[in-house]
Amino acid sequence: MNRILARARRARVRPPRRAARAALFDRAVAEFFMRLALREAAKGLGRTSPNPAVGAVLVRAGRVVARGHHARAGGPHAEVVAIRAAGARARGADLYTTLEPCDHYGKTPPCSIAVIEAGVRRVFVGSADPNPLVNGKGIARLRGAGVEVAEDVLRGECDALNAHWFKYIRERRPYVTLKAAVTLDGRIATRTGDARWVTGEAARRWVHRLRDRVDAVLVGAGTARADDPLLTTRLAGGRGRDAVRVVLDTDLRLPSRLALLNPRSPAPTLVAHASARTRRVRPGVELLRCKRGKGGVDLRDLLAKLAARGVTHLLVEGGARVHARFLEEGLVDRVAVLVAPKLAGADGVPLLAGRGPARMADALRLDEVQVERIGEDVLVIGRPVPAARPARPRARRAPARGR
Ligand code: AOF
Ligand code: ZN
Repeated sequence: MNRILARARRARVRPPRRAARAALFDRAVAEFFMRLALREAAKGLGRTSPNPAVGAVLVRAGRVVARGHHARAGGPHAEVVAIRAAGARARGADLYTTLEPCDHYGKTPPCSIAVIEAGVRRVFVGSADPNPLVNGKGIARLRGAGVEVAEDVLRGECDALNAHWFKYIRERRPYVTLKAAVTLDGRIATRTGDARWVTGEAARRWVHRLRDRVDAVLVGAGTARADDPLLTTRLAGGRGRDAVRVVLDTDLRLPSRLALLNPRSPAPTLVAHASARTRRVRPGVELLRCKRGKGGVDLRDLLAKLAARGVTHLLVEGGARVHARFLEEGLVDRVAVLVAPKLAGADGVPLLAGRGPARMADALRLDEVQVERIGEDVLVIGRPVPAARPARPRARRAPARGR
């Protein structure tokens, strides 16, 4: 508060009036505690699907009296975890929750009712819940019972934390992150297909942290053969959990010796194919038959099937053909490219297979770009800008030419 006033004085602007000052202060306090709730929520990432990652904090007289997060689908919701931990101290407290409290009997009873019964005085909400079972009803019930509710506190951050889940709830398909590691000249492997390793150790650790937070990791058959990857999550101290592994094998031709087909992981490997045939697979491996599309397994059909299995966030990890297919079909929500300070030469494997556009103006562009340095590598994250639709014929709008 004093800092705000001092800054205003320095800038020779009139300090805000008392009421406005109080509002600024309240907002700063609300955002401070919502940040703690966000930190709680993040603990659930990659563990709660098909549910969102949610965090909650209970505050009384400026002190945190309890925290909670949603740890797994079927388990208690974040608000209830915090309320239980607080016990009698929840009475008269403020609740900060990254997602609107639910109002339905699902796997657990409504949080809205638990909040009212606990005697919580005010509720600060981050994201609204687009789930048709909730969608404003939780907030309406709270207000109806005389609980004060403030909405949209750090809404942007809260929405971003669950971007994958919002996509899944609204479109019944997973959010897709395409991740690749390239050399400075854009190669994902050398001319012989060798890719161990493009980036340094810090960047590889970043990838394992990413795998830890997604529900499934996918590669194409080419990458499965060339790299024989495990696609497990290896974090220091044995932390981290394995995502479901998905491998595209349109005609079920992958050799059965591959590591992916002999998994030693609690998470299954799904072999996505479009073959009329079938094949015997090891325990822990499942065949997932999809429609056949242009260039192999129909990706939209695959995504719908993965969503039906509760996959809310899919990480696509190669290779060049798979990248190109996902991007061409407009199925990528976020691209994350790690760029290593190396040069592999023109005959290395490119990031994208196939022909590019003739004009640079037609190159696929990313927006909402973030850049970060990780060890000796550079991480660039962005959102593919959907291709502009061809301009409408101008004839109708153009003034009539002389007859
Ligand atoms: C969660 N965790 O902390 C909150 C959720 O099947 P249920 O009963 O677990 O309900 C899941 C729905 O509840 C979920 O889709 C979302 O709309 C709402 N809120 N869910 O899993 C939480 N607060
Ligand atoms: Zn709930």
